[in-house]
Parts: sequence; C-alpha cells; structure tokens
Amino acid sequence: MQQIKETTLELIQGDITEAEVDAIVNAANSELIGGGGVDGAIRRAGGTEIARACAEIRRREGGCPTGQAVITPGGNLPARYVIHTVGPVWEGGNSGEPELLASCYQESLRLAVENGFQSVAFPSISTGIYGYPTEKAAVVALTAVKEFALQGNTVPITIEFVLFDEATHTCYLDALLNVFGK
Ligand code: AR6
Repeated sequence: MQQIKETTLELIQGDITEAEVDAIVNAANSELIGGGGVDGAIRRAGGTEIARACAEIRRREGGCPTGQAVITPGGNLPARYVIHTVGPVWEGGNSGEPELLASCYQESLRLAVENGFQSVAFPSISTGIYGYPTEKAAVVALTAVKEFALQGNTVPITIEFVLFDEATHTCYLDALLNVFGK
C-alpha cells in the first residue's frame, strides 16, 4: 500500500466484479457494447441495468471515444457504479497509445472525484484483447495515478488495482518500484 498525500494506492490480485468500492472501472469499447474479458465479467455480474444505461449513452452521445470515460449504475455488483473507459488498441506504440491510456486513468479519476467517490478499483486497461504490453501499460497506469495524487487530488480517495492473473499482478508490482522507487 502506498499513501501519496490524500491518495491511497493498493495493488491486489483478484476479480474486480467482487470489489467493494464506490466504483469499478470497466475496460470497455467505444460502442459500449458488451464484449469479452473484464467487460463481459462485469456485465454478467452486474446484470441488465448496465447494458440499459450503456444503450442510453450510446443513443445520446454515440458511445465513448478512446481515452474518455462514462458512468453507469453498478446494477447487482457490490460496487455502486461502473466507470466505463475505452483503452487504446496497441498498434506498436507510436499511434498515441501511451497518452490515450494515461487519459483513461485521468478521465476515470476525474469522474470519480466529481461524483464524490472515496474508493475506485481499476483493472489493467488495454492489456487483454487490446494487446497493450502489460509491462508498459503498468508504468503508464501508475504514473497517471502518481500525477493525480501529487498534482491534482485534494480529497481522500483509495485507488485499487485489481489484477486478475499473477503475471499482471507481478508486472504492476515491478512498475510500482519503477514509478515510486519503493
Ligand atoms: N477482474 C479483473 N480483471 C480482469 C477480469 C476480472 N474479472 N477479467 C479479465 N480481467 P480485457 P482490453 C483482466 O481484454 O484489453 C472487451 O471485449 C484481463 O486479464 O478485458 O482493454 C471490451 O468490450 C486483462 O489483464 O480489456 C473491449 O472490446 C485486463 O482485465 C476490449 O475487450 C484487460 O483485458 C477491451 O480490451
């Protein structure tokens, strides 16, 4: 666990659909149409309320661009809300992927603060179906959190990374050393 000013950061291995936080973050697609991976797991566990709310956002706003985030209720999840963010598809790293991935974390945290949330859980966005190398994505994710904690945030908030498999968890632990130096 890391305490950075008002921000508490935790890395755990587990299933994000079980996280007891104000909001979990979903690695969604721009159409906000249910997919596989963590998106599928969240929609299965949360039930139809999530799909209904996503369809409404699709009608109203046409979806969610890469690097942006939108919010829906959590349905049957322990988390009250789901923040859906759209990570970049990895195309080799020279197509703005790091900036877009950082934006996913920044925009999700902005929504969390705007809504007064005290706890938010992230998966490893873009590192599954979208193919972003996990070692690189972990550094981008934790750097975005570090900047939020040091420069932007003034309210107490706990940020959990809930990492599904051991290899991803290990990558994030390594990145923590790299980004925070301990
Ligand atoms: N809890 C936490 N992490 C999980 C869980 C879970 N229950 N299930 C999978 N992961 P991915 P992406 C991890 O593919 O790469 C969908 O179809 C997984 O092991 O879910 O951003 C969307 O609709 C990996 O480490 O997301 C989009 O079309 C991480 O979550 C597309 O996939 C992200 O993998 C988004 O692809």
